[in-house]
Amino acid sequence: MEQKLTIAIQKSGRLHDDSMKLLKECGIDVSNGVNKLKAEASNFPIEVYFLRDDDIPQYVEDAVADIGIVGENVVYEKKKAVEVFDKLGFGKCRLSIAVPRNENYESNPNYLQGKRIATSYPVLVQQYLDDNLINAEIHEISGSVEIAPGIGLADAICDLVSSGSTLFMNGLKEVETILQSQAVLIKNNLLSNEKQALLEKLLFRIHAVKKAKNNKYILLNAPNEKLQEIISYLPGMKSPTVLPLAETGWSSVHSVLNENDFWEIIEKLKHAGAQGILVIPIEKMII
Ligand code: PRT
Ligand code: ZN
Repeated sequence: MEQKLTIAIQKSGRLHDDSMKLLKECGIDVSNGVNKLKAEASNFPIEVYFLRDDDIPQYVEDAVADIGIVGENVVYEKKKAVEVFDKLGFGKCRLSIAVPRNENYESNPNYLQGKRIATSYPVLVQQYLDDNLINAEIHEISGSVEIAPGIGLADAICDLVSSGSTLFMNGLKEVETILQSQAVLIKNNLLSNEKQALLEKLLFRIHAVKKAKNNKYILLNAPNEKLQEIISYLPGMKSPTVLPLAETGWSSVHSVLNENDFWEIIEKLKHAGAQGILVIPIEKMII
């Protein structure tokens, strides 16, 4: 029987849509599983399990699922024996300590000495306190952590933050970040060779998708006398493509630019006389 790779993703919640989108961009067709426990892909030997994010590390440790997509915050809190092997670039947030806005914190974690901290991340918070030689009382609560100081349950909280508006609306300020987190791929430690080979195939696709997201295709028109200078700014995959335009003395230049130095290079190109610059998203990039 043909082996299938099994992947656990969040059933519903903040990581569900991006996880499904990633599979789709990898050319894997899975019917959406909001009301299902599992679904099979029609065109890749993979089966998707839809689970609560908190349970995913355990399922992967136990090899019920071979791999999983989950936030680093969950992986490190659960301390399961799984391997984190790829960062996926979505679900970004930070696990931070926050205190009431009017407190005088003075950028010193010693403020927390002897205080009560409410959190859903007792393991990570305890680790942070130990690293900073702080004795504090951890109150583990499973949701609405941000209301704990307001109702007198805690002096501080430690929770996930993305825009910061939840803290703001609850009269709190962020004072320490203890973990930067994003969605990652985790895998079971003992995959069979056959499953490992399927995983390599999936990873090849994931990397092509991720690379494409960080790069843009660029087309521009350049006066021939400026070609050398313009080309010197453009890396390209090997080197830029140069084609003559119908109008003599002009060429069309095609290349690929990385998102990081994108604007800086565009400025140089314009300055060097490039015209009609078009920038186009890339769907997949295979090098
Ligand atoms: O049902 P299930 O257990 O699967 O889901 P869940 O409710 O436990 O998790 P969910 O869907 O809320 O989050 C899944 C994952 O998304 C988390 O484990 C993080 O890795 C990631 N993530 C990214 C976030 C946030 N950003 C985030 N902002 N998870 C939670 N939040 C919450 C935070 O707890 C706080 O309540 O959003 C609020 C803060 O947001 P801002 O924008 O106001 O700062
Ligand atoms: Zn959860």
